[in-house]
Amino acid sequence: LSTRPTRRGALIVVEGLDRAGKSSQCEMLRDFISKRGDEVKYIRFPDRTTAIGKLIDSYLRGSSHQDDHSIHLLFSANRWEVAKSIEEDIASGTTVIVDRYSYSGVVYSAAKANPTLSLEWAWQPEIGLPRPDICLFLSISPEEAAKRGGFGAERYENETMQSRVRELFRTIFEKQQDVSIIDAGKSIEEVAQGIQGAVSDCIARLDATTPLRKLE
Ligand code: 2DT
Ligand code: MG
Repeated sequence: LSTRPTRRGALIVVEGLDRAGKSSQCEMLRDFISKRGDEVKYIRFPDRTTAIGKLIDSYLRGSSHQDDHSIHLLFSANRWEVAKSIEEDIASGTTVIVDRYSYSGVVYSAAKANPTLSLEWAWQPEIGLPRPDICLFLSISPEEAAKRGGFGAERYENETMQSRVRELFRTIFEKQQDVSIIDAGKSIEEVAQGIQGAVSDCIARLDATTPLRKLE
């Protein structure tokens, strides 16, 4: 009997502005990984189902007010409350696809231009969370986003926020390693193929001895 250690799963994050097609692409990626024969889970942040997630949901819908710093820390806490289960899944060989992560966390908060809420401040509570093996940034122009339909009714779904968020994503992803920028203005199939290529390369590089790292 072979005692080959279980190959760990990969932690894959998908980021992007609203209407970049994140959720559809995450679903397609889940099916792709599952067809390769790997165990896979698809989760998203904010996870609106937990107690903290319900506070976030109410804030996003405009039903409640929160101080900018306070809501930022709740978004981060919403990741910390599942960090351990992500690590356990990865260790047992399950690949985890995450729709939005710490990058959305810092960018949306910093986009509020609150003088005491810088990108640097916003990053601190993310330090120590599981670090993605790859982050796919679905990049879409304002023109293409507009073609895909108007803004929704939630907080942040307006032109001012979206253009600041776009700029800040650019700023942080310039410095970040392991980021694949995907042109999400192409057809759904072309985008899916680009993602699958980047993810296959990433998974091929992982072996049982490559530990899951932490954000720093
Ligand atoms: P969805 O539309 O994807 O449900 O996101 N956001 C998200 C933050 O401000 N901080 C975070 O940490 C995360 C994960 C982005 C709802 C909005 O929440 C924003 C859009
Ligand atoms: Mg949204």
